[in-house]
Amino acid sequence: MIFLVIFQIAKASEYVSVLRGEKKAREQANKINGFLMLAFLVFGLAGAWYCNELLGKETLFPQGSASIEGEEIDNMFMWTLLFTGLVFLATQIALFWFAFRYQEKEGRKTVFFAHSNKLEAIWTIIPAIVLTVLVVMGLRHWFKITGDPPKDSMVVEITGQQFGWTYRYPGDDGILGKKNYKLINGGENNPLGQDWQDAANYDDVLPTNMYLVTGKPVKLVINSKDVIHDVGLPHFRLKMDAVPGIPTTLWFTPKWTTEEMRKRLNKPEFEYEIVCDQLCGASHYSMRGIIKVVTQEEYDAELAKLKPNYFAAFPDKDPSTKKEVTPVADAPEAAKTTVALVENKMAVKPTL
Ligand SMILES: [Cu+2]
Repeated sequence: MIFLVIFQIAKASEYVSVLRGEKKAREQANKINGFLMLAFLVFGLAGAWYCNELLGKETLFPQGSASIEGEEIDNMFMWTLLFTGLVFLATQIALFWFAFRYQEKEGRKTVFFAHSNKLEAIWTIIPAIVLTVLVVMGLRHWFKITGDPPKDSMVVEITGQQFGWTYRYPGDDGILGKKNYKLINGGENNPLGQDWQDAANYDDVLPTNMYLVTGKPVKLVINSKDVIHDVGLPHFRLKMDAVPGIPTTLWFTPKWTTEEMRKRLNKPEFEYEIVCDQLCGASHYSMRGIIKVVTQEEYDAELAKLKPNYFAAFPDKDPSTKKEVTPVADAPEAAKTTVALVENKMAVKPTL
């Protein structure tokens, strides 16, 4: 309909110009177009401002970064917005103002201006300097958050798969046990392929939600079991791809507990989210993880409730379900035997 209307108006004005004489019609059209250019400038800029006023508060930006490292990201975002905003304003105003101001007029002649080395140098060197500053700021921050975390940091492993996240904590020894993708077996309670030959695996726990401690740096070790996912942490202003076969890392320091954030935002339901930031398949949208940021005491209490995944894989080794407690030193041998039994269920015979 709109196309038809425009088409008809164009046709009608064509006939009008034939009737009135072409020169006069063009002069009038120029005038109208000149004012329309000015109107477009004013309404366009006002619209951009209005959108920002209306929707800016709906973004996560006004909440502030929930991680110390994310403040730097917000900072860089503002600098980028400042530079690009200035260029946007200057170019838009120049574009539409010139179209209005220098419209065709009787007796006005255009200046022939083909080249200026000075101008070329200015608009090459200034953007080059500004972009270099922005890129160097970004690179420095990138090397920081993907580099070594502070000494007092904790480590959490996060593994993506279609469609969900699995978290692993290293337990008291602070070491994440070895894994092998060939050992992945959800049915036998080994969703990550933990190698039961490695004693560092015996105390590793796999909680449903990620628990972090406020003020304590955390290093995420990020994996994927199938396609490329991405650990997106919008409240903390960070994200990192989860690539199969190539562990990636990222560290940050949460600033406020979930409880504090709920009070700050006046949203009793608030949770810190992990979103998958790579389109990874049909149920990509459902890859939502929850991070509970708590105090150290709450964290200790919460982790104490969890049983190592080793006991889920070998319930008979669980001291709480067994009267006879297996000595820890025997555990590696015991694990081996159980694996062998599971694998050769049919072959086991009382040969001795
Ligand atoms: Cu995903």
